[in-house]
Amino acid sequence: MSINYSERIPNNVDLANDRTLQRALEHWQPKFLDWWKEMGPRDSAAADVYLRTAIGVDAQGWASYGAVKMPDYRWGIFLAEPVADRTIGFGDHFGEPVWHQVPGELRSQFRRIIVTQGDTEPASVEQQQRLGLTCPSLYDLRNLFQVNVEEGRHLWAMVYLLHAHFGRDGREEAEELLSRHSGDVDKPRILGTFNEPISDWLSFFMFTYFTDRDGKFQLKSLAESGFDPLARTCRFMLTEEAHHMFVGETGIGRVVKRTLEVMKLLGSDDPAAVRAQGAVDLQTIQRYMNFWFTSSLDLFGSEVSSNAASSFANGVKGRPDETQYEDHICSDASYELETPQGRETVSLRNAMNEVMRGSYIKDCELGLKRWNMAIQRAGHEFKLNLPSPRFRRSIGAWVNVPTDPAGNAVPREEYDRRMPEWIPSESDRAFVHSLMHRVVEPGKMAGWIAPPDRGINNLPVDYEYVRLHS
Ligand code: BYC
Repeated sequence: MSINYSERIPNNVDLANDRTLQRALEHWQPKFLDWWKEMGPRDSAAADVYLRTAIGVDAQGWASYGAVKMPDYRWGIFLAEPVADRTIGFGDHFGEPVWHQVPGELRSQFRRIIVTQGDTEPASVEQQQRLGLTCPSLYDLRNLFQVNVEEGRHLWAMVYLLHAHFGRDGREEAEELLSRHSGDVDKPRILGTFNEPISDWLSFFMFTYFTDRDGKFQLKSLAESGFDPLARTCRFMLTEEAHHMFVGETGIGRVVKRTLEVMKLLGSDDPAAVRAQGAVDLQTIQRYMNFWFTSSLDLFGSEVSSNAASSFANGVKGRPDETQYEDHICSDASYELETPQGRETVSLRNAMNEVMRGSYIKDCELGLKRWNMAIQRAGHEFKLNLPSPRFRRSIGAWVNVPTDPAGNAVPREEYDRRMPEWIPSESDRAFVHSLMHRVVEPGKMAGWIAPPDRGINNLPVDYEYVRLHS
């Protein structure tokens, strides 16, 4: 099923044959473009950016690269190919044929989840709005813009579902997705992390490593959904998401690499000396990690959740890679979890958020292993660690339980006093900000980050990935 680019809204859902839906989406399109102009990447409209655009939804369909001005990017509606005779893979409807329309009784449950997913996409573009002004290289600037246009497309993905399957309510929700804004006091984004400012590139790399990885897990669980259009949309979104996590993983890796180079030059691991040479000390990297990891853990919801149980039971949202499990019904199974009151056994369905959080944590650890290997190879004892999931939680059982990053209970006074040792302090942020200067000469890198191992799509690292003045 190829993508039709001859229409105003590129799509592979045969939009031309549903005039009402087409008109409704064409009505929303200029509002999206106005939002992009106002809330999208700053001072970027005239730049030619070497972007990847989807031309098909299969593995080969991806590779269309070329210089595009971002406001001309062809945002559209792309669903992965349907799987013939697909059946629901979990919950009370296990084995029944998937739904092509939303079952009436599940309408509000699906709407809530689609709106929450949709809300994160424009939120992240808003959070990253000003980063282009301090990019460490043209290579990084291009990657930022690629991430931004794809988050814009992910918004389109959810807006299509809202318009196509939720009638007037859906159209209203689609408008609301453009009217809430990240960090807005009166109309903030729905989930906590998406209201945190991302005002420096270290935060951007942490966000794309930790928060986009939540995206991966949430999209994988929605790709299992019994509502087939949602499942197919999320399957295609996952192919785009992979690049965002690549940006995070290689970004943090390159910051660590540069820090190690500076430590070698200095013959010292003294954080103050590293900073004086314009690199980020490993301790500060750890504090940024503590901040974004703990915030992202909250995105999985409470450990014990009746919402999660009901989503699973009803076929709304499964577990990522559901086929890896033997029991897809989980009505009699139980799960043991740690709460501040001790170990508790709960119904597995109620613990689905915790099951997902556990898989997510394991996935996060892979990058740390690689970075720690680089640190060890350079002859240093320092080790980056993921903090305990009990630490600094704002959602779930561990809210208001003061612990240190290792998860040990500490008195409230100590918790408050020592927080600036554990997450970035004002002065850490001021230091990191002081490094953020725009570098836009092809091939040049800011001094706090190592160059990437290779360029995009087999091009050299010093390719002019963004032509700013054309
Ligand atoms: N902040 O039973 P609970 C991505 C709310 S990232 C604020 O504990 P539930 C991306 C919750 O909404 C992936 N509120 O949890 C990444 C509920 O409120 P209501 C985004 C929160 O419902 C980077 C109440 O607390 N996708 O794609 O089982 C760049 C009780 O909820 C938070 C999704 O999240 C929080 N952190 O699960 C761009 C998938 N956590 O309804 C994009 C869709 C919970 O009582 N969302 N609450 O008012 C969901 O599946 C679920 O809504 C959640 C929460 C997993 C988020």
